[in-house]
Amino acid sequence: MDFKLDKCHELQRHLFRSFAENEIKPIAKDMDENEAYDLDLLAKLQKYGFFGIPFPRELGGGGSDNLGYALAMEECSRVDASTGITMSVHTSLCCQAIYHNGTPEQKEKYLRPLIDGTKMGCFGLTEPGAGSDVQGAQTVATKNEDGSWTLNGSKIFTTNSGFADTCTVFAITDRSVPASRGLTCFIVDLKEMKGITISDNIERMGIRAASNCIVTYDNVVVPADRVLGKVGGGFKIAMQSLDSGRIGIAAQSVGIAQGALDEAIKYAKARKQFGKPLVAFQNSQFKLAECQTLIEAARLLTWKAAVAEDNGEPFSVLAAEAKLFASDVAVQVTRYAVQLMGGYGYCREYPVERMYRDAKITEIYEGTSEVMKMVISGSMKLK
Ligand code: COS
Repeated sequence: MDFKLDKCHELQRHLFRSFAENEIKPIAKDMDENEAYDLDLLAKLQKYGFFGIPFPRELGGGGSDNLGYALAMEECSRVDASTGITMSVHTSLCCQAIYHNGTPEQKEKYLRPLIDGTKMGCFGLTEPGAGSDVQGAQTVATKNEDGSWTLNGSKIFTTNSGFADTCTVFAITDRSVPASRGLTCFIVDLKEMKGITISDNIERMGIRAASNCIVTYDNVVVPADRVLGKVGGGFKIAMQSLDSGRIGIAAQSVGIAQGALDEAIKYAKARKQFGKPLVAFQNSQFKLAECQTLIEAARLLTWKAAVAEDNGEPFSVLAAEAKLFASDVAVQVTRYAVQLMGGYGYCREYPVERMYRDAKITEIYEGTSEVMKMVISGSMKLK
């Protein structure tokens, strides 16, 4: 057992950090204020391969693995959580689903442009009336005589949908069986297919730079060759994609927490009260020590889940444990960073204010903390 990164992953981490520091950090505050992702930054992320990290080079990917991807998620989210979720939804929820379930033709046609940085992906699962309860989905796809499908329904909180090209959309294709066997995944062209309406960005508390809209499908005709995996196999594709995605969100949480801790330490060294810097008070030292320990524990859980996925081992429960713990750490550490910095921490001028708002969503999206507990307790043979 070796808890250290090898040289190759250390190098990747270094490259991700310098990109994040030089290209993302300087504009993170403005993107949050504007509630819009900077499209020049998006183009740079595409150009430098941030959207294909864990996929094979033969398909246009970066040739790294899920551990390398977790490092990128941590380093980008350390300065801007909106970049983290943009990468996560594209990579885990859209690309991983096609990579693991697509035919060779689908991979060539739809996956290659997504991972070589030509196109952006998103994931249409959550609906206004079906969040944690995926089987409550109401979006339907009806088969036509020529084998194509007609898609009707509405998906909410579709990250990246404001600029994405390709979406993995889940719809009920058979109401006579439970949705776990009656849901099908389709590869949809958001910009090309007729009948798709994309709302304005939904106003949110945090990750405000990320694109997040309601996508409505009104009699959208989807060709037969756009079915991903088997007809009726959509629930499992959604669950597997989310299992993988949760490792990314755990890494994002670690990044947010680390970013807030770094900012808190910098401030506590410079800020004097009662005649000495804040770091000279034992109360600050002990709280900062607790934060560092929590972050390191969250990071190790995240790496453990990523390595299990890379080794082809079961990782669903590990991913849930990592996300449950790391998202709680992100909320705790950012809350403390604001508290340590007092009135300044509460001001928009300092990034911890944004980080505190951003942290909360990690306990909600890609599976709430309660859903993580369902997954973990379900594996414990308690009944
Ligand atoms: N991987 C593969 N298969 C899975 C799976 C997984 N991680 N989890 C469940 N399944 C399978 C089960 O084995 C079962 O298969 P069979 O019908 O062949 O027995 C089937 O799927 C149904 O499983 P289950 O009964 O556990 O499904 P539930 O409807 O009770 O849902 C939860 C379980 C709540 C865990 C699931 O719906 C979930 O993860 N919800 C959260 C969704 C989410 O994260 N949304 C955020 C989206 S971000 S936009």
